[in-house]
Amino acid sequence: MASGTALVYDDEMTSHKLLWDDPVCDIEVPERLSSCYERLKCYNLVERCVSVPVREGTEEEVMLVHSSDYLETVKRTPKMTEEELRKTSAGYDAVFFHPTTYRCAKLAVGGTLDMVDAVMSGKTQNGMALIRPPGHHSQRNEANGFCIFNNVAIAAKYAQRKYGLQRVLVVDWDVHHGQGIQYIFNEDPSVLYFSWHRYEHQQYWPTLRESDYDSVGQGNGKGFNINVPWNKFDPELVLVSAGYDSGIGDPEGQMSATPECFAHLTHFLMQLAKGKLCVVLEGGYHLRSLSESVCMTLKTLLGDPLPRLSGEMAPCLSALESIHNVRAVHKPYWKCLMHEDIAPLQDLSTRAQLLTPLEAGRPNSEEAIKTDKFLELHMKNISFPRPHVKTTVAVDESNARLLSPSVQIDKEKDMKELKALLSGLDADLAKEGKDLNSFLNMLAVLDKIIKNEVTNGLAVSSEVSLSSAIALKHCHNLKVQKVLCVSVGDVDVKTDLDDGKVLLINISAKPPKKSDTKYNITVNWEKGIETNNFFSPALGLILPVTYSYQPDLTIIVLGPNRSVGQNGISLLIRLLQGLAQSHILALIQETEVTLLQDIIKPLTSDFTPSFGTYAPDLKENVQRVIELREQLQNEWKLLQCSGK
Ligand code: Q9C
Ligand code: ZN
Repeated sequence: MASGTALVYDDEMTSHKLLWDDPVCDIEVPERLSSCYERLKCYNLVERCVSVPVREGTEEEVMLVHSSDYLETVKRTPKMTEEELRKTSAGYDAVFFHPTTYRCAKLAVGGTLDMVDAVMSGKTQNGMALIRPPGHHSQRNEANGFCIFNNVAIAAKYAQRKYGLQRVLVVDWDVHHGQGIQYIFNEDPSVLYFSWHRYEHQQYWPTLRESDYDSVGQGNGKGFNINVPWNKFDPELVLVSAGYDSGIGDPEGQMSATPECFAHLTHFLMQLAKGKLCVVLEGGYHLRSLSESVCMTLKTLLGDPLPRLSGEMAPCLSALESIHNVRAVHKPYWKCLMHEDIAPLQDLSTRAQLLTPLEAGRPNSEEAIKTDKFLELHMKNISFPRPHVKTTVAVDESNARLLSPSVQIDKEKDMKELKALLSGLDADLAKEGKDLNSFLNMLAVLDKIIKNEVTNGLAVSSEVSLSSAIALKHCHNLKVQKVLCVSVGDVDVKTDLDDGKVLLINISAKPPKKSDTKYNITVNWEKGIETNNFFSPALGLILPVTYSYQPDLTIIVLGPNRSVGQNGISLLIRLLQGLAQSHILALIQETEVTLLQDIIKPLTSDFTPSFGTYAPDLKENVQRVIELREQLQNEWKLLQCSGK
């Protein structure tokens, strides 16, 4: 199994720089690269990666995407005088050439391709390329927006050629639209290009009509293609055009994404393509913000626990409108949208045509220093569980050594504690002479998680419902503020804790006994024919609700008569690791121990997810999820993103 993270970096790419005054280009500085690398070293992340040396991309590789005319133009620049360089640069929008630009641009291409090789050959699981100049704005015949060669587009073509891939996903989280990538693959259904970008109704650079939501691709690229239908897209490789210019303090993007946001974006994408994920640097112009965000990305690629997201978990109206429009316009091409009742909100024809482009604010040193200070404090407040000890397991004597560290039980003291907990729950089990060991084991695991000695843990229990109730009570006693308890199957967790301290979500084949409340939700889910069909409730319901809730600890309970299969369960476990700083206690009913490996693997992240293609759910299931979403939308605002 592939493991490890490739890191591409070379000082030489800092030689490309702006030689004259140009207020548009002066933010793309060599320090963008060096400061990232310095920060990575501070967090001891460099030594944890497999370092991949850069090489020059060949002319043939460059011409996978660019014309030979354009290549010839770039090739002439190293010999030019400054005057000629200025002239050549002025022929493009927001571009500068330096005598070393050609060399650096070739290194950026070659470094990116070497990372793709590391990931595709299985030498590493994933990778990150810290390179410049960036790539996503450059086009077949032109440089644009600080970009010379389109590193990511070349990587996609290269991976397809060399490894015979049919489907590559490119996710572009740079604040700008990577129009270069869009143009290159516009009619090509084998590369799915996903970009989110600042647009401002076409006032934000690159101020293109075709950056709007209604550009869905052309010809075969539109999706209804019999050879490679877009509505069954299961990528084999994910490339990220990773710009960090939506980061807090960025003078160009003027947005406010904190570094943790990038950890979560990375985490979501790691669930695709068997974990084959290549992250390639694009923009990002506030040095501290950029470097912290790059570190967050790399930490996540390395499998570290995720930091919590802060801020109000409610989308603004304008964001909802955009998401809605995108879903509406893509409904014809994607099966996962087919049951949704959506139509575009806005009539495009009535939109203003003549708008003046927004001027990006120029770096204001006062503001930039303020962000520096904010980030310094902010990063100190993000506490990370120690990554070297991750999972602990308490099963029974024979399984106790499955994973270290095993739990130590101080029988007498712990039994006292357990009895106190049980009496509060008026469960008089001791009298019936039941074996209380499994509860003791569970408490020992839970203690280790709460004390942050391990990130997560697992315990087997003869009665998971009662175990969960004990766990919740124990959390309350130890002042854990908010606990998320997601159970699958016949599990009935009784708790008298106040609303808000616990969020219970039960996924059950049986209809709920009582109606749902904000903090007690039943997802009535019947077992389907397909095993891959847990995507929509996981992504469209459970994730938005739990991200809105922001728990301090997550308990996952697996009871009897589950209607969710192995794949669904590991998807759930992996997605929920984005919450509660990845603190998870998994409880399994004794009868379900065959699931043990399927749970341990995602918990230890020694695991490459593989879900296959999306399969449409039973209509009744989908309908119930939609209803539940509508019902809970006012309580859990993030649900508004996945439906009206
Ligand atoms: N008023 C990348 O982030 N800004 N390129 C032009 C004109 C150009 C961004 C502003 C921004 C280029 C890779
Ligand atoms: Zn950008």
